[in-house]
Amino acid sequence: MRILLLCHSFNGLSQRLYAELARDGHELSVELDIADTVTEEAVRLFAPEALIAPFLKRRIPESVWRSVPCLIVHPGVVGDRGPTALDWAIHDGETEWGVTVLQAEAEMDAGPIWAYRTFPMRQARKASLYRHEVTEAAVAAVREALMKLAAGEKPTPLERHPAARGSWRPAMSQDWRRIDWQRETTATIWTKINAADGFPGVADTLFGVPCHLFDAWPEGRLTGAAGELIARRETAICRATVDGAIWIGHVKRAGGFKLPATAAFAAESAHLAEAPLDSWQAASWQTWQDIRYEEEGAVGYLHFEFYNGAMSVRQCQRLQDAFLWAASRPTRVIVLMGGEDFWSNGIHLNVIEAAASPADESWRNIVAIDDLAEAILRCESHLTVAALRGNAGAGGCFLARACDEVWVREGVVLNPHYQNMGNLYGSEFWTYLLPQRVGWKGARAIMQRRLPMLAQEAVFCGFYDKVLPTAGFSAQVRACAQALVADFSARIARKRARRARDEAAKPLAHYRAEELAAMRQNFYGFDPSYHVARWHFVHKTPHSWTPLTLARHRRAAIGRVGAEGFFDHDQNPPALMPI
Ligand code: THG
Repeated sequence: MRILLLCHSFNGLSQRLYAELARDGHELSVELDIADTVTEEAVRLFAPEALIAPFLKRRIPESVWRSVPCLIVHPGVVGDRGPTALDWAIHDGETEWGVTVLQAEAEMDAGPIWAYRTFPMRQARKASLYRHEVTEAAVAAVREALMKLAAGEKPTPLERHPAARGSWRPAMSQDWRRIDWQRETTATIWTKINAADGFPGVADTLFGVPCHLFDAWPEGRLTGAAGELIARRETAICRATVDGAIWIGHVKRAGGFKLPATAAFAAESAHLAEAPLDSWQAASWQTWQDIRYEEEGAVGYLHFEFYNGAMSVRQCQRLQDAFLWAASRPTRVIVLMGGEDFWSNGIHLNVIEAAASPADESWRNIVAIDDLAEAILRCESHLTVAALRGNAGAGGCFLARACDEVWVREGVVLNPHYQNMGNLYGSEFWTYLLPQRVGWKGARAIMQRRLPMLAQEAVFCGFYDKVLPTAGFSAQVRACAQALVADFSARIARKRARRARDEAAKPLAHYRAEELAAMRQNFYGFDPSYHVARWHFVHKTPHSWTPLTLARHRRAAIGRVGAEGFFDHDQNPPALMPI
């Protein structure tokens, strides 16, 4: 089918649906929701058989929903309606929630039902539920809806739907979200912040300054007078509650953008007592620990829970320290687990934006992430694995590839390219790591295509090594890691030989110098594209056009980058990878 995706932004769910439906053989194009006239124009140009709205905040105009079936992906059970469905579900402590695909009509979310799925709720932040449970349910429900649509079936009116149980809920206001620090328990506060994470956050004050809170972690040991700020640790601030304490990881000050709490309140939080953890080993009590090491037999697992997968200079340096420490252990294999929602998305654009000199901070950040990638690449004592439970993008995709093996959860969406961020050239040794796997033509195609890639596609083209199922992912990672231990001697010998061969052909230092020379141009050169793109990204400015990589219906010639030669492992690489 010809399917137009209409979305507020091309978020994780939209990307996953795009990639899955393309893989099913549908012909897809995307339009961002900019204005009714633009949407009408997109429908005229593309003439879709169906429009899907995976993440849409505004009304679809009548001229559109009358002319083409418009499927709304609603993150709620059948009958639930309104703009903050998941927020309410978390707030109300629902034990089971769902996703409904309904047909758009005049009344918001009240159209007939095409398909739905349910899932058990998990104690997690809204964005995490959205990225895992909601996304999986949405893919299944959208597939069912399209099958029914193609078969000429009709959707079921809500009033007659057997599974209907929800109702209309208005947007959840800050009155509902407000925290009473003198009365509410850690569990209640945690739930409130979870229900508002990553948007809009909970309106509150820190150090007497109005701000929105995100990224909460219960604390099991520290205590203090309810409401008092009692400690800091790296990027987080700890605040006492009536029955304990809770860490606040991220904060948005009025008029600003989301930042690590200790960065948003740098001067104020400097006076708080440091509450450091004395090792990388996983703490035995509930607390905030962004980097966490666990060991099982000859395998070390390094978890790094960095909000939104963004890695600042200090986070890169600390992760490198933790990695080198892990490599000093009497183990055989190190598995880099990343975080629950993201493995890594590369350098920390928000922290860069907040720096006195964003150009200098960009440079420091790329150097720090390259140092980390190089430490992984040069590790000859251990076999290394990147295990991607969550999505990865830009530098994060290549940082993972610095490991000997990359295993990726089915359903993970990858964006192994840089140019969407103002034509960044990219670093993290991608000019070494990518062509080696997919050939020079393949590397160029991936870089220029700038589209999300599914786990299966990354493995099919040879970029990554193994897809693991979503159910039992952790157990599978452990089993595969133990299998590597069994094969350690042969593999480590091959790894060392290969590194020596590659180093003789072209030293890592050369790849790094070439990439950094190009990045220097991106940061300090005459073309400000990167700084402009970063500003828009960090400030979440509304889109004013849809990039042509997405809006195929707006391209003069569709399919400029064809599949031809995509998987050729051609020889004779150019001196500097042209993109
Ligand atoms: N029909 C049509 N367009 C739609 C939907 C539909 N667009 C997307 C929408 N469903 C997704 N669901 C909602 C439900 C309610 C609101 C937004 C998206 C909503 N929004 C504003 C608010 O936040 O308070 C109110 C603005 C408005 O009414 O436009 O209430 O089923 N055609």
